[in-house]
Formats: sequence, structure tokens, C-alpha cells
Amino acid sequence: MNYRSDTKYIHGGQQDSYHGSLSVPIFQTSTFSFPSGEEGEKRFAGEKEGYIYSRLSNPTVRVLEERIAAAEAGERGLAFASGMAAISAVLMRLTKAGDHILCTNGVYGCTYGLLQLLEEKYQITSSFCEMKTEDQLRQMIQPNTSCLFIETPINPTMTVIDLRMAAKVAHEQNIPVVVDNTFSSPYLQQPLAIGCDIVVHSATKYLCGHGDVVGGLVAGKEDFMINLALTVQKDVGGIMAPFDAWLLLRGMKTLPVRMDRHSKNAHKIVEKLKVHPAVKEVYYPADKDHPERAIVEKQMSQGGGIISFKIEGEKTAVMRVMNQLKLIQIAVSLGDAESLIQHPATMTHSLIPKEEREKMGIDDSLLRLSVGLEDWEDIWQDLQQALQILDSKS
Ligand code: LCS
Repeated sequence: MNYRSDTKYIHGGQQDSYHGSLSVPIFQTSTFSFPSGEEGEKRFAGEKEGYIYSRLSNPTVRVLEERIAAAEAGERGLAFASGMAAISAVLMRLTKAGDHILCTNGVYGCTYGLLQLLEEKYQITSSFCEMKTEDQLRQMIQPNTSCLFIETPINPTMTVIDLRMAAKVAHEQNIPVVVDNTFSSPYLQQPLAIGCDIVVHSATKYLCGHGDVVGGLVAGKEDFMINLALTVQKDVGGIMAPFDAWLLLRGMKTLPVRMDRHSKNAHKIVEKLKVHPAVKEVYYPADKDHPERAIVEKQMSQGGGIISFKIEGEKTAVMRVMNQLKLIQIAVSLGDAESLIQHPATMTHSLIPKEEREKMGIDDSLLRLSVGLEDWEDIWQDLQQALQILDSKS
């Protein structure tokens, strides 16, 4: 059945009745016995369906993989041990030594680290492009460009890339477009439905929603995903454990209601931050003053729960504000029920050289807030009392 959007998060991928168990059972097993040697041979040869070994596939994990495929309008999904395991698997599948990756001008710090590693080990170079116009993109595509890697909104600057435009230009030269959709989740943005080829997620964030799993998910077209499953996923082996898949299946059921609330809360906080005297700039995709507002309207249904903002003052001021918070936790990660704040320059993006980081728009006065599901008034009250510390000299 072709379910509507929200239903997919609850029922997507569930095919077996499992004796009527409402919740998908946790198949906590490493291996699966075959009824006969011939059956084992056929499963290995791909002539008969059936489970073999949990690194290759596991029934609990499989439901999650089907569910992300349904949510992302992909033909198939795959689960990995972390967002970084998912990203590295996809890039390993798409590139060979000597290739080039064209990336957005800004990515999560460890994605940047991975790109550096690929260059050091395999001479796979990467360059960072603002991707604001078709011409900019065309100019930076090289004969050896093997993929476009796009984060949108970009962590933590909240810059938004026009995915339709990027896919159009990349496809002129048969280059696949990979989108890290972590910040939006499929509920707010579906890159595959608007022409991109592969979606990756840190499922640790909104898809999980409860801060208790580290995981990664990929969705895309059948051919690519089967290749990914039979090569990098199987042989590098960065797979997701059944219990983590079960927690993610549980978390994903409430993604639509959580994202509505995250977005609603974030809107309220943005309105307040924008008029606060200690706040210099606020970056939020659904804000009417966001520079890529027109693109946001075309490809995102709401703004989501992440706000970045710059305060008056430098690192010491930022640290004083963070240390003053009571409800909002100082922590990396995002997308949880709890509001979390972090300082990209010294935390998530600290490994990027300062000069590079500043080119990406990350300076010492920037804070990133993951607005949680608490009452927005409580979140604001906490922020407001913390920002007040800037009025005092001590
Ligand atoms: N992609 C994005 C956009 C991310 O923000 C992260 C993690 C990853 C991929 C990697 O996912 P992981 O392996 O952690 O599941 N971002 C983090 C952050 O901003 N704070 O802590 C982790």
C-alpha cells in the first residue's frame, strides 16, 4: 500500500506479522541456521532469499532499512553503525583513487576530517564550493569529479543549497549527488524526490530523537544500494546492531510530531533572539530574513529545530553564556528532546583549521542551539538569564 507521509514513519517496512507482535522483535542473533546444506548454498549464491549472518542482514535492521527508504522516497535503505560510517561507505563506493569530490562550503567537522583522510590515503581530492549558482558549480566540477556532497542546511551555519539546481548541473555530466539530510530529516526535506541520488543521515539526531543511539542511514536507488550492501557494507562491516535498529524504529514513529514541535519552538526562540541586544546575528532557515529564504520555501516544509547565532563578544563571552545555562545542556549532537547548545569553533568544527573555518562562516562568537521539546518559554527563560551575564563585567 502507498501510505501517506506520516503513516510511513509508523508502518513503513513492516512486512512480517511476527506472531502479531505490535513492536518489531529484536533479532539479537549473529547468525541464522539453514535447514539444509543445499539451502545454505542457495542463500549464499543469491538463488534463495533468507538470512545468513547479521553483518549481511538482520530482520530487525531490515525493517528499519525499509522504513528509511519509504520515508525518503528511495527504492532501498541501508543502516550503518554511525552517520560517519554511512558517509564513508557511500564515498568509498562512489570514488576511486585520484577522483575529486565537490563539497558544500561547510560540512560537519568529521566529514571534513574524512575528506582529508581520503586525500592523504588515496589522493581523492575535494574542493569546497558555495553552490549558489549554476555557473559556480559548473566552474568547479572537474573531469575527475565523482560526486557532489551536499549538506543542507549546513552544520552549523544553516546555509541552504538549492538541491534541484545542484542536481540539474551535476546530472548534465552524469555526476551523482549525495545529500546529508541530517538537519532536516525526511519529514522536512526529501532530496530524492527532487532529483538527488543518495541521501545519508546521522540517525543519531532527529531520526532517533532521544539521544540514546549512534547510527547512520542511507537511502537511494536499487542498483546503487545493492552494490553498497554487497561490497562496502558487507566487507567493511560498519553495520548497525539490532537493538539500535529497534530503538530507531521506535524513535522514528514520532518523527513528524517531534519535528512539528521542534520547528514551532525554534520559531519562537528565533523571534526572541533577533531582538535581543546581545545577539548580533541569527541563522535559521525559516526566518524571513534568511538569505536563501526562497530556496527554503521551495524545498523545506518547515525550518527544523537548529538555530545558530552570534553574540556580541568573543570566546570568553560565549563560554560565560554557556556556563550560565541551567536547563539547556552544553553538549554536541542535536535533535534530541533536550535542548542542547555547543560552540562549533572549539567543539564540532574545532579540527578544521581556523582560516578554513572562518571561510565557512564559523567564528568564535557563533553558538549552535538544538531546540528541544521543552516548553519554549522555559528554553527562552534560560537563554535570557544566561545572556544577561554579558551585562555584568565579572
Ligand atoms: N552529518 C551531520 C550533518 C552531522 O551533524 C553529523 C554529526 C554526522 C553527519 C555524523 O554522524 P554520527 O557519526 O555522529 O552519527 N554531528 C554532530 C554534531 O553536530 N555534534 O555531534 C555530532
